[in-house]
Amino acid sequence: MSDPTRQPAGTYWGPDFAALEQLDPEVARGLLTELDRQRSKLQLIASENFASPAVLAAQGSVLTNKYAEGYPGKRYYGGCEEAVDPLEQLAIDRAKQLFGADHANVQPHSGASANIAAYFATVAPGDKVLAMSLPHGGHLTHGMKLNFSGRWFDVASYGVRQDTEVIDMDEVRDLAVEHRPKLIIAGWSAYPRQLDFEAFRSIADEVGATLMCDAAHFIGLVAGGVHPSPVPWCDIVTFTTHKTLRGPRGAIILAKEHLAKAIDKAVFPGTQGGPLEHVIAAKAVALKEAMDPSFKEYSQRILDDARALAGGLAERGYRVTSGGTDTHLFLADVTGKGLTGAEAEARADAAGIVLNKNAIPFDQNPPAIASGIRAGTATVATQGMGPGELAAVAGLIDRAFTGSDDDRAAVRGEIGDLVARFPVYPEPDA
Ligand code: DSN
Repeated sequence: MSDPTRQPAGTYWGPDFAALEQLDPEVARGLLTELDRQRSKLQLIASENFASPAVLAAQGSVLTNKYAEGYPGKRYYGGCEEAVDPLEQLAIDRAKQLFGADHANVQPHSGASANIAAYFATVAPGDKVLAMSLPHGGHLTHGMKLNFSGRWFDVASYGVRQDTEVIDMDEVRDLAVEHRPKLIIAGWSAYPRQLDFEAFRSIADEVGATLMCDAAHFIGLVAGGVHPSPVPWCDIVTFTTHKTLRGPRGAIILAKEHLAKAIDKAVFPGTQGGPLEHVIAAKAVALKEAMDPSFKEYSQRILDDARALAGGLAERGYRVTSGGTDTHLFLADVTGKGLTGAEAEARADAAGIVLNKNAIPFDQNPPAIASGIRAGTATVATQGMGPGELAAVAGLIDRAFTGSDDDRAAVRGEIGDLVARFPVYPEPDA
């Protein structure tokens, strides 16, 4: 077998797919299968996106070989000065500049890791926390009872009102006054409306709590200027870098100056070891992309697309929770069509449309069945689809949900035509 580190002279020492195919055809086949799946179906999972070739190149680089526990200028390994330190500092500086933050830590491996570090920096086991309940749109790490957050902290949950399906800030205040949490978390994974960060700040101040925002889903919209920023109002803002921000899988924590040291210590050595410097370089690339004026147009297209898709489903008799969306995602109740969320997800997939079943507020079905679906448009907006296409997609989704197997086969063909007009990762000669 040839030397696996060899590439032809003059080429970049990065991903070499031919080498992978030669060494491990099984894995190579799996990657091609996934590439084909991403290209050939319509991707509407609200937490996903298509990272650019530049992001993929940074992530697939030789930086994966380097250990770098510590922070730029203060590492526990030699060999960091030439490249790793300047690249991590670049990511930090770009994150601070893009979001107007005092401090940025770019090392968290994931959104859950970022949230673990935020808890580690601000509360101790047994402390009271107030966060959004999972069945109403919160995240696992916001106090779900099987998650570390629910096991280790005394979590009180706020939700949405049954009549409006919108968070009631008076209820949040009442709960904060009753429970006196040390930490309040504003943020969600499945909620279609913008949060009132100023009101959260005022409640946190009233009860003496630290205010954290989990902005994982909507941070790209903040970068693009089409969603209010939590940064001026919150002590800590955590977010993943691979959703609307369209970077590599991973996360970043922003913090006010008074929590900067605590956050850094909480990430390393508190809850993580060696940072993934190849991913951090890719985060730097994504942040640069998000600074480009084109990202504003992209973010606006995400919103326009989400409204067109949600509106198109509403016109066809689906109840869109809270009556619409101000973000990249929405939830639609499918029970009015005689379906569960699980059935709707499976029917959509059979028609080449990938979305997920999701609990809707006050759901009568268990989470694995659910009464709704969640769909988001960060992916299709990356492909360049606009509201016209998404209005038509609403009709295809309805046919997939309510039609016969033959209808779903026909929709599969129409989806094929649509994604061919807006190719993702196109063939070089396409
Ligand atoms: N599980 C992710 C989502 O799909 O929303 C959030 O981490």
